[in-house]
Amino acid sequence: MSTQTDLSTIADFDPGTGVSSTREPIRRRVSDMQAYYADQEAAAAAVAGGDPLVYEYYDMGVQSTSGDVAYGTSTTFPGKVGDEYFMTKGHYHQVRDRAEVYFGLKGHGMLLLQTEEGAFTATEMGPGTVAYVPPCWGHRTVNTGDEDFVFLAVYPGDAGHDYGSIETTGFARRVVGVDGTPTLTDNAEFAR
Ligand code: M6P
Ligand code: ZN
Repeated sequence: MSTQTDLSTIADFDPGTGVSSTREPIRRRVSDMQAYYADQEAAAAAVAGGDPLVYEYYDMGVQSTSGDVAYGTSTTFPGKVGDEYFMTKGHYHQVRDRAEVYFGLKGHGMLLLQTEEGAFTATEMGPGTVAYVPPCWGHRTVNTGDEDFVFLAVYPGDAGHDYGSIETTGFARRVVGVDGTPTLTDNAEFAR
C-alpha cells in the first residue's frame, strides 16, 4: 500500500517550547474570540490595549485521512480577560467519535471536557501529563499558570474541528481566578 503523505513535509518541533521552525502557526488574539469571554468590557479593553495573543497552534501538516494520525503543538500564553484565564476556543470533532490524546510539555493548565448530553469534567495538566479526550467529548484548554502552557495533541487525521457548537452553547464551566486560585464556576450563559 502506498501513502500520499510526503514525509519531507512532516514537521518536527522543539519539545521544550512546542515551536516548529518549519510551520506557520495559527494564532488567536482576544479579538478573534471576544464573545467567548464572560466579561465583555474587559475583552473590549484588552483588544483596545494591544489585543494580546491568547494562543497559537502548530499543525504539523499530516494529511486528513482516517488512516493518518494528525498531531500538533499548542501554546496558550499566560493572562486573563477580566478574571477569566486565557483559553482556546474549544471544539468538538466534526467526526464526533474521533478521540484525542494530549501530552503536557510545559507550564500548567486545565483541560475542560463536556458532552452534548450535559456531562462535564475537568483535568489538570502539567509537564508529562497524559490526558485523554474520549470520542464525542468537546474539549478546551486553559492556561492557569504564569508561564506558557504547552502540550502536544494527537488525533485521527479525519477528525476535523467543529467550532460552531461551542460558539453557540459555550462551555458549562468557566475557569476564573478567585484570590489567585484557578476555580471552576458555572457559566451563566451556558445553553445546551
Ligand atoms: C489542540 C488540538 C488542536 C486544536 C488546538 C487549538 O492543540 O486540540 O486540534 O486546534 O488545540 O484549539 P482550538 O482548535 O479549540 O482553537
Ligand atoms: Zn480536538
